[in-house]
Amino acid sequence: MAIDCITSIPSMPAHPPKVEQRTEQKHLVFDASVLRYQPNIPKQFIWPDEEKPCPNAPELPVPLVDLGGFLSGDPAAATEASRLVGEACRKHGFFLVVNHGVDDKLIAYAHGCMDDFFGLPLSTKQRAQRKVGEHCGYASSFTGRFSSKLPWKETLSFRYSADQTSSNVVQEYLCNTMGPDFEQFGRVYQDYCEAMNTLSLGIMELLGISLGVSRAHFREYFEENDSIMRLNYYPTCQKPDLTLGTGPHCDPTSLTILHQDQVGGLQVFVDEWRSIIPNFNAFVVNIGDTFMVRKFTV
Ligand SMILES: O=C(O)CCC(=O)C(=O)O
Repeated sequence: MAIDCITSIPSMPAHPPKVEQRTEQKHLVFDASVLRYQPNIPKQFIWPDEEKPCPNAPELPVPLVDLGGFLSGDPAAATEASRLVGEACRKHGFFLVVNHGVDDKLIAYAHGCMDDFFGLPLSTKQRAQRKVGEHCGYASSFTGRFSSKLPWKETLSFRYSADQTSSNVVQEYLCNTMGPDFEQFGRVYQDYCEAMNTLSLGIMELLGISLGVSRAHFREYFEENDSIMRLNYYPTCQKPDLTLGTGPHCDPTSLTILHQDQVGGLQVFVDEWRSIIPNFNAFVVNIGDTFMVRKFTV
């Protein structure tokens, strides 16, 4: 499963720093500290008209699943939560969870650490540079891989393992790649991943109940899961109507759990593009390709 986290588009400072013209170099570099002030968007980031962002997408009706009763062991609440989850999964696969048991402070720290990380100079972030073919590390757009329809975003991805023998894998990875100053940063995401692991196993129970297999069925199957945690950061863009932060895609995962910031922008294609309005108290959950059964007609 992938666990995504996104953060806000910070406001512009009064005096933008001098713009260094790096974007038209032979090897395009996505340096957000430069590009965020640039009125001329490099053509590689401009999406074709038919794929341009749809700013006023109608809201997608998604159930707000209250996990409070279920997590405290109330069987009636578990039945109701699993009914809502099952209904959402049959329709489009998206639902929100509230009273999910994840500490608000931890969520706020995770967003704060993200702002701090992506505010660092490019060369510092590149200590964790993601290499071609690897899943983990820092990536600034996909400039090394593609030459058109590039996303206006930076990401930091790392692996989490629920296996007992990998109990500190997130913190170790972040300290080893970024340096010892990142110990606290690593601790925050180690804790966050553990909280997401607990939440995801609870959701697996609800999926088990809703599909009529035992409550423990998917929980046990995913108990020693390997997951990818991804921080998605969308820098300010002077021409947001020309660019996309993340292009249209399907999640290849079993489950994705996303915490949005308050800016918005997440859209799901259900007959047309529909938006999911940010809610700080909620996680957006969707089942991915490996949990979906598709109907094929011949
Ligand atoms: O950042 C978002 O709102 C969604 C990102 C996403 O869909 C992904 O990383 O797979």
